[in-house]
Amino acid sequence: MGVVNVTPDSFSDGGRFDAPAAAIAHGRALVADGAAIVDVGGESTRPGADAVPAAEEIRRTSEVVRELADGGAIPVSVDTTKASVAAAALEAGATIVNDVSGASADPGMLPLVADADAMLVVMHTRGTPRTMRDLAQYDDVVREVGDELRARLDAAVHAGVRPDALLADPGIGFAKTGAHNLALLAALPELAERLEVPLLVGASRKSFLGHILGDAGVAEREDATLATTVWCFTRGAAVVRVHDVAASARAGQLLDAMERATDRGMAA
Ligand code: PMM
Repeated sequence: MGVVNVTPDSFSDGGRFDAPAAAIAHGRALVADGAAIVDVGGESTRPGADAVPAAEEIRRTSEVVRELADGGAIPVSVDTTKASVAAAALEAGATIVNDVSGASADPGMLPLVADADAMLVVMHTRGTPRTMRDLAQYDDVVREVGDELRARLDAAVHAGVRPDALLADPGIGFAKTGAHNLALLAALPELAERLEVPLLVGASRKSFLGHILGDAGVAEREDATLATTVWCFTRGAAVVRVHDVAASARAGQLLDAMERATDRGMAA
């Protein structure tokens, strides 16, 4: 999943693609680089970010979604917590809603996704981007994130979302410390087994990578991001959400080849 942030203030690429034309060109480049999904977002989720009114978020995302979806040429997801923004994007051709609130922020989200028969990424977080830092407190982060994701997945199914239209995401960097992020990445196989839906992981360029590398800036976090891609793909994640798709797509191709060779070796 390639990231297309149409925002002036995202932490890693804010402002670079905030004009629709630039965002559309960037989305197309991500597809050429091997993205299987492009994720279009019009509101920054960085810690402390201000909320964006729905009308502005729709203005930022709808045209970009319409152009990239191009009648179904590529699956497009919309990164939003607002049902009205998701509705506009689905109408414009998106087929996936990526909700960083786990579809808990807007009571209209689950009925909308169910009615539209869309796919839904249920991400784990607590609070809002303004409050989440203070809520990064767990006794057992893997168990609690698993419990809270399970509850949101069950709510989605209860609202009529098809179980096979769901993906779960541990929400790296959302109401998590660096240690929590690492514990969740270490426990991906356990989460995948417990939740029984495909896992999506978004670790790309996040600050915990910079901290591990000794305060590396965003531009220096690409190698670490690639390491997380390989880690995630070999430990049960189905999708990684990344900014630099080319490197992750190449890593995925190599892992597929090695997996096939391993299968052949076991069959021999
Ligand atoms: N991270 C960001 C935004 N949206 N969606 C999902 N499903 N998972 C994530 O980890 C995630 C997300 C924040 O990162 P960005 O500012 O680079 O988009």
